[in-house]
This record gives sequence, structure tokens and C-alpha cells, in this order.
Amino acid sequence: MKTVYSPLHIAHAPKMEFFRGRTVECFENPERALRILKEINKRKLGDVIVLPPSSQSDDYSQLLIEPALIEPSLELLKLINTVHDRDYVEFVRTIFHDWHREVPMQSYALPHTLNRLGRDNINLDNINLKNPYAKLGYYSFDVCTPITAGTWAAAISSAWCAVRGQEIVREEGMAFALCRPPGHHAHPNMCGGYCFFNNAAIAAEAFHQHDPTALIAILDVDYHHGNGTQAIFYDRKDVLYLSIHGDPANNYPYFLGFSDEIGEGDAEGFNVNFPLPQNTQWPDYCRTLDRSLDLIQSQNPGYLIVSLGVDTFKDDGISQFLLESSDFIELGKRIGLRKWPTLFVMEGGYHDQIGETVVNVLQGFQASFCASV
Ligand code: Q9C
Ligand code: ZN
Repeated sequence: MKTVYSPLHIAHAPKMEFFRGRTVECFENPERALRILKEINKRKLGDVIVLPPSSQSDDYSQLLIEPALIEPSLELLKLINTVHDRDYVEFVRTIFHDWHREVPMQSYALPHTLNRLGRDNINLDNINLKNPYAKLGYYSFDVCTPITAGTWAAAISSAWCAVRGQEIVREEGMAFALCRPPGHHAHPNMCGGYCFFNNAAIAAEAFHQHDPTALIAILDVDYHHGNGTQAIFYDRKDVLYLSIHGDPANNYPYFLGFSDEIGEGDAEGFNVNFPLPQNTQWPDYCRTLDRSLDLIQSQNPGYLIVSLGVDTFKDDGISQFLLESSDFIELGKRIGLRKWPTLFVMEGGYHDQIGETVVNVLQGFQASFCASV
């Protein structure tokens, strides 16, 4: 299986996040993607396609010094704009610059007042979106998603990995987009959960443009509910979203991901949530996985996108399922058995075995996908 990767993710390396009321080192760090890349090479998963950083330049070193200079191709920008609001994309591009003028000593921007009051009946025209703190609060839904000078470059390149992976799936039937930062928490106009652009949703839109009649299934196996992906496709029946995750009653993102969220209008039934209790082990997980795959099968999908988080691993730093390393091989195998053209998009996973567990999924998939019946 081919992997699509961009070294520009390294430009996004915030120092701190809030965890249980204290600041700690970010769980979502460049090391994660580097570990996965290393394991892919070690176990010879397949070619790694390294994306050039932008349409303007091939010089990574320059872009890492001046990451704000990166400009996505028009094609990529258009795809991002099908999922995200223009003013939000502009926010991701410019907010660090605004922040830096206010707080030059602080290397990452974070909101301190979130957009809760304005949800119902405040006149949007009154909100001063020129104020960087107002802007941060308006376009964020949590305080664990710091924005640095390199965030825009990394987020753009992450989305590009997903789009390029999508092209490879149309040609070859499978691909792995080694996206970083992750995407499934990002809403059309809000960042959160370490996510800025919803890479899986952007890939889904790209599939849709090339193949408008195909049903696209998104199976989200990250430990956390993909609230962003759900929100983006909640009224769409051409995209079937299914998620298996830690019960939001006791887990991030707390406010979405319950089983009664089933989609709206004529898309009822095209959003499916499987919240599972903490300490879930493989037998229960596997039953839910097979149920999800059967549901997808019943809709005869043209493509599958797997939002691949491996934070379901027993030793994950912020999650509470108990999957073993070998369970990830089985997870991949069960998906591969279905033989749908499949794009894997990297999401979460915060532990030392991130490389091993990711490649286990991908090699498991490949083994059963390629096996003749
Ligand atoms: N601040 C993904 O796995 N908060 N995102 C945890 C520490 C956010 C996880 C508590 C968890 C987001 C892509
Ligand atoms: Zn997660």
C-alpha cells in the first residue's frame, strides 16, 4: 500500500495544552507521524509519496522557517472550501499573525473565551472579529488546540495528503494518507480536538466530485467521536458516517456522539454512532466493527474512508479502551475482507506503539484485500 506524507507537518509543534486543569506537553506532536513513517519503512509497507510543499516552491527548509508563506494549489483550496467556510479558512491562515502582534512572547495562540454566548440570539454583526481573542473564541470549540506560526502550513499539507491519497485509491484501490494534524473533530467553521481541516471530509468531497453517484462511507475508528465529520455530513445521504468510540457521556467531545444522532431530513439513518464503555476489549469492539461493516455493505458503497485513530490501544495516554497490538491486525483484516476501495486517513493515537499499531492495521487490510477468495 502506498503512503502519502508531507514533512511540513513538523511546522505544527505547539508546546502546551490543557489537561485536567494543568498545562502539559502536547499529546499531538510531530514525533507521532515520524514514528509511523519509520515503521512503514521498516516493515516495507510500500512506496512513500512525499508531497512537494506548495505549488510555488520545493524548498522545505525555507518553508519551515517561513511557513506562513505556503499557498495551497487552487484545486486544494477549492476542496477545502467545499467543507469549510471561507472566513474560517482565512482565520486558520492569519490568526497566528494577529496573535503575535498582541502577544509576541507566546509561541502559540489559544482562546480564553469560547463562542457559547453567541450561539442562540446574539447579533453576529456586533461581534468584533477583528479582535484576535474574539476570533479565537469564535472559531474554536475547545482549549486543547493551540495554533502556531506553522499550523496553517501543516494543516494545508495534511489535507493535501488526504486528497492525493484519494487519487491513488481511485487508481489502485487503496492508500494511506499519513495526515498530521488530524481532522475528524474539525467543523465547517471551528477547530478543536487538535484538528483544523477535516481531512477525511475533504477526501470524501474529492471522491464525490469524481464519482457523483457513488455512496461514500466513512468509518471512524478513532477512540473519540468524529463530531466534525458528523456535523459536515449530517444532512447528506450520499455520505454514510459511522463511528465507534468511547461513550461521550464520559469522554471527549462530551456533547456529540450519542447513539440517537442518526442524521436529519432524508439523511436519517446515514449517521450511525456506536458509543462503547471504557475498558472495552477486542471481542466487544469486534462485534461492533462487524455490525458497522455489515451496515456499510447494505448501502453498497463506492468508496470507504477509514478515519484511522489508534488511540483505542490499551496504553494510549488519553483514552480508555483496551485493544492489544495484534487486535489492530485483525481490525485491518476485517475491513480488507470487504474489498471496497479504501482510503485510510490518519487521525489520533498517543502512545509509543503508534507506528506498530498503524502498520498492523494497514498490513492486515492488505493481506485480506489482496487475498483471492
Ligand atoms: N486536553 C484526536 O484523537 N482533549 N483528538 C483531551 C486533553 C482532546 C483527541 C484532553 C482530545 C482530542 C484526533
Ligand atoms: Zn482520538
